[in-house]
Amino acid sequence: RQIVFATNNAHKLSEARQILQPLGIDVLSLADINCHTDIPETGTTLDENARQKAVFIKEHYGYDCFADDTGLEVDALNGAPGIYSARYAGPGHDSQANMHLLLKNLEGKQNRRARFRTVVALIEGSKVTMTSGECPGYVTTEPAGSEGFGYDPVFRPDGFEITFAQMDSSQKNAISHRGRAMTKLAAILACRR
Ligand code: ITT
Repeated sequence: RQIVFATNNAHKLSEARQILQPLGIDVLSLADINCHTDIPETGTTLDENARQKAVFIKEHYGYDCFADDTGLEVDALNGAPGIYSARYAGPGHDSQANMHLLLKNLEGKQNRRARFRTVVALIEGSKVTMTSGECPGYVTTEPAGSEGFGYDPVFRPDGFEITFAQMDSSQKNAISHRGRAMTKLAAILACRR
């Protein structure tokens, strides 16, 4: 079956495809449905934002779809950047700036405990189904690795001595927040056939 992934993030798309395509789920991008707009994201939780993005695409383009909202929650920063992960350093700043601001705000802090959390909203017809995935770990003191995207160079998942950016995408997918959420999504979609 085919399903649209309501994201403008090409890295998210390729991670999702790596899990879903081998299971026979064809993941279409927004470009594939000729959508080139920014999707509004004004919620106060990952749940709200994921739902809002999926509903927007369903309402404006008519496609069944799913959306992913992801945040990095850092204990010593009371859960920041959280839902603001994409715009932590302010509008117009890229993910390099976000990552460096995070390292700066954690300078000298002993507690570097953090977790990535992904919430996925699936919309089929008028029915919304939510699923999620988490990956606990630590924020490192300096970036390492060149794979992945976003905060990957400074996030070391529990049980590993390397960052997400030092893993290949299949290794990251096997343990990551998004990998876990997409695996659950695949199980839900498999039940529909
Ligand atoms: P869409 O809303 O279009 O899906 P986005 O990049 O704006 O794309 P989010 O609103 O979920 O996505 O923002 C989350 C930000 O957190 C994202 O921009 C990345 O910088 C970062 N991020 C998300 N997933 C990540 C991952 O697996 N590894 C590292 N950083 C990640």
